[in-house]
Amino acid sequence: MENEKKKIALSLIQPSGTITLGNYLGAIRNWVTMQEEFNCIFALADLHTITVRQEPAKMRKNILDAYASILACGIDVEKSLFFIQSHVSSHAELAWLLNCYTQFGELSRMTQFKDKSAKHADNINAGLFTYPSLMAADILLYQADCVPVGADQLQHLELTRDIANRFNGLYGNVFKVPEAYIPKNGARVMSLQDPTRKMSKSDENANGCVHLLDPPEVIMKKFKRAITDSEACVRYAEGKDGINNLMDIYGAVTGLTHEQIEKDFEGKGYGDFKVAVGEAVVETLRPIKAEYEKLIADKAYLEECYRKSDDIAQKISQRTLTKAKKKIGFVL
Ligand code: ATP
Ligand code: LTN
Repeated sequence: MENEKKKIALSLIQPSGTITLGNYLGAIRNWVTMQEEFNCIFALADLHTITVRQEPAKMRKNILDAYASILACGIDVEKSLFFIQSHVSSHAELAWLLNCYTQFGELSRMTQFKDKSAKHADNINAGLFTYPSLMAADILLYQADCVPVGADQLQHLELTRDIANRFNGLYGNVFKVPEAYIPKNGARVMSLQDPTRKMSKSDENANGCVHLLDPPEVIMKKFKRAITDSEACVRYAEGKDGINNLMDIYGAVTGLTHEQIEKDFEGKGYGDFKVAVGEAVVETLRPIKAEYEKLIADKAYLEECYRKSDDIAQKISQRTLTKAKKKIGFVL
C-alpha cells in the first residue's frame, strides 16, 4: 500500500475448495498484474464459505492451501494486502449494520441465492440469503474504487452500489461507491465434462475441473478425457463448446489467438490438440505448484504474511466502521 495516489482495487475469493484453473485464468492471474497499477487489497472470504456446510478439518486445510496457492501465483504481501476475512472483525460487524439497510426484496432477487438454495435445499440458511450484505461490507470498508470480479458477481456488486448510495443518501458521504472491473483478458473457463457450465471448485464431477495443485499426469488425463464433438476439426465455432473451451484455455496460457491455433492444428485430430493443451497447462502450473510446495511447508512464514495483512486491514477498516456507526447514532 505504498502509493496513496493509486486507486484501490479489492477482491476476495472463497476458500471453498482447492483453487481451479478457472479461478487462476479468470481472476488470480489478473490480480497479480493489477498489483503494479493499483493499491490492491485481497482476502480469503472464509466467512462466506460457511453459508454452505463445511467439514472443520477440511476447511482449515482449504484455507491454508488457498492462501499458499495464491501467494504462489504471485501475490506479493510487500505490495498488496492479502488477509483472512474472519481475522478482521469489522467485516462481520459492518455486515450486520448493512443488513439493516438492505431490503428483503433485493436479496430475494439474487440469482446466486436462488442457484445455491436449489443446490443445497436442505440448508437454506439466513447467511446464504444475506451473503451480499457481507460482500458489500468487504468492499465498502476499504473505500475501494474498483472490484475485479467475474460476470457471475456483477449482480452482487450492483447491490453493493445501491446499498452504498442509500447509506450515503441518509448520512452523507460515508462510503465510496465502487465500480466493477472486468479485466480485458479474463478468460471464462468451462467444465471439461460439461462445457456449458463454468469450471467450479465445488463441482461434483472431478474430471471436469483442473486444480492448480493437480499432479501433471492427472491434468493430462483430465484433458485427454475432455468432452469434444464428432467433427474432428480444431476450429472455433458455435455449437463446438468443448473445443471452444479448450481453444480458450490454450490461448490463455500460450498467448496464441484462435486463428493461430486453428492454423497450427490444421489436419491434426483432437487427440493431438488435447495433449498440446494439457502440456501447456502443466507447464504454466509447474512453477506455481513448486512454489506452493515450498510455502505450505513453512506455516510460520504463511502466518507471518497473513497476520501482517490482517493487522493493517483491521486498522483501515475500523476507520470506515467507526464513521458509519457514528453517523447511524451509536454512542462510541
Ligand atoms: P464455488 O464453486 O465455491 O462457487 P468458484 O470456483 O465458482 O467457487 P469463486 O470463489 O466463486 O469460484 O470465484 C472466485 C473468482 O474466480 C471470481 O472472481 C470468479 O469470477 C472467478 N472464477 C470462478 N470460476 C471461474 C471460471 N470457471 N472461469 C473464470 N473465472 C472464474
Ligand atoms: N462472492 C465472491 C467472493 C467475494 C468477493 C467479495 C468478491 C466475497 N466478498 C468482495 C469481490 C469483493 C465470489 O463468490 N466470487
